[in-house]
Amino acid sequence: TSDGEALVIFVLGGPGSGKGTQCANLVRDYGFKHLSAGDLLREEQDREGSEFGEMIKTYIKEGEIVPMEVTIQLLENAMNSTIEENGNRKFLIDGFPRKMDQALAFEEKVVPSKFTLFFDCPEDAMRERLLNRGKTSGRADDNEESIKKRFRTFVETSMPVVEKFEKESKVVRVDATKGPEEVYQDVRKQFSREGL
Ligand code: UP5
Ligand code: MG
Repeated sequence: TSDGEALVIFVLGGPGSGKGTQCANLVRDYGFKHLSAGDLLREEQDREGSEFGEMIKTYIKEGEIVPMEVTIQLLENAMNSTIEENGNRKFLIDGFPRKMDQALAFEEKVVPSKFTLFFDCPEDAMRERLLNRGKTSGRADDNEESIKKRFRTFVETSMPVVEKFEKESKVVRVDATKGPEEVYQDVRKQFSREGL
């Protein structure tokens, strides 16, 4: 595919750790294209005529990981159209890969990541942020019950992916407990260490 020479940074961290918030800062200052796997899945869920709409809806509500074929295809399509539209090949892939099979398939069939930016945040803080956002977000998974399931999936299914990348020395860890501005200062420091 034409995305073979893309620069890909995975952005991981628990639900509500601030991935989307920090990606917006990085887009503004570093010229990345931000692709949130969750946003792409929600768009596909709402797309008229999508054969996956109902399935995606159920997985998201239950905090489970949608089968990787669907998500990888959405990501590849989005990468290819970005490259075609404006030649930008620098991608922040947010909220992906969150299961081992996705990680292996993407790095083998699409492109290996440069590193994973990981936001470290305790559950109490994440829960508070999500419940707060839930007052206005309209997201079907910003409620106590779904949040609990999302946390469990994160620990059981997604953390092993982070640990695998850690063994490959491909994780850049940022403490995400402080305010958004302070967290972003740390992100910038880490990016500069990585030569970005
Ligand atoms: N906020 C942000 N930073 C803050 C800070 N430092 N201090 C205080 N408040 C802060 O932030 C969340 C909220 O906290 C916001 O209100 C923000 O203002 C505030 P946000 O930046 O949105 O956090 P983020 O980590 O992006 O949280 P999000 O809820 O998007 O994370 P999830 O990982 O749960 O959601 P995602 O959209 O990635 O996935 C949703 C679902 O899609 C998954 O559960 C899964 O079912 C499915 N999915 C797949 O199946 N496969 C995939 O590959 C990806 C997703
Ligand atoms: Mg997000």
